[in-house]
Amino acid sequence: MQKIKNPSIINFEKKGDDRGSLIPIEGLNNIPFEIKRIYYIFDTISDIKRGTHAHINLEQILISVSGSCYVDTYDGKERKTFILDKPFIGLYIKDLVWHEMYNFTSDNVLLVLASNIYNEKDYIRNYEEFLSLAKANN
Ligand code: T46
Repeated sequence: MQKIKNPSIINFEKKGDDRGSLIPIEGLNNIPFEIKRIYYIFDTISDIKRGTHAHINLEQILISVSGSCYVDTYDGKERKTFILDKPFIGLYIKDLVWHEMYNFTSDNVLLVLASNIYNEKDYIRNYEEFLSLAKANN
């Protein structure tokens, strides 16, 4: 598939019929990586922030399969706000993008598809460190 901007929204094709809707997601088919890990975030408190970090080498897609949340991103040059409020859109986030999730509705289930298994060493949690790495990358 063609190169996707980091970060950006992917629209998934809905397989709808008179019984309801279904969205298939296949690694290297309608997303740009093989899925090595899936996790989901739920029971979130509306006025807290999650995330507040960047990754060194990880591709992820965030999908609100229920409810909604907001995601602020910063790649060292451009700040963006995404509203994830539909199960057929996914937010693609790759390396060196600071991201923060907030405004969770009580019914939000945020599904995340990731290109690698969990590795705490892949996290950049210090904002100053992120800024210098992002600056060197841009
Ligand atoms: C990200 C955003 C979108 C694991 O043990 N395995 C896992 O695969 C993950 C993702 C987390 N954990 C543990 C680590 C912490 O003890 O679960 C706890 C909560 O994780 P964290 O505070 O990192 O959660 P968020 O919501 O701040 O961030 C998560 C992902 O960690 C992160 O990679 O990009 O969602």
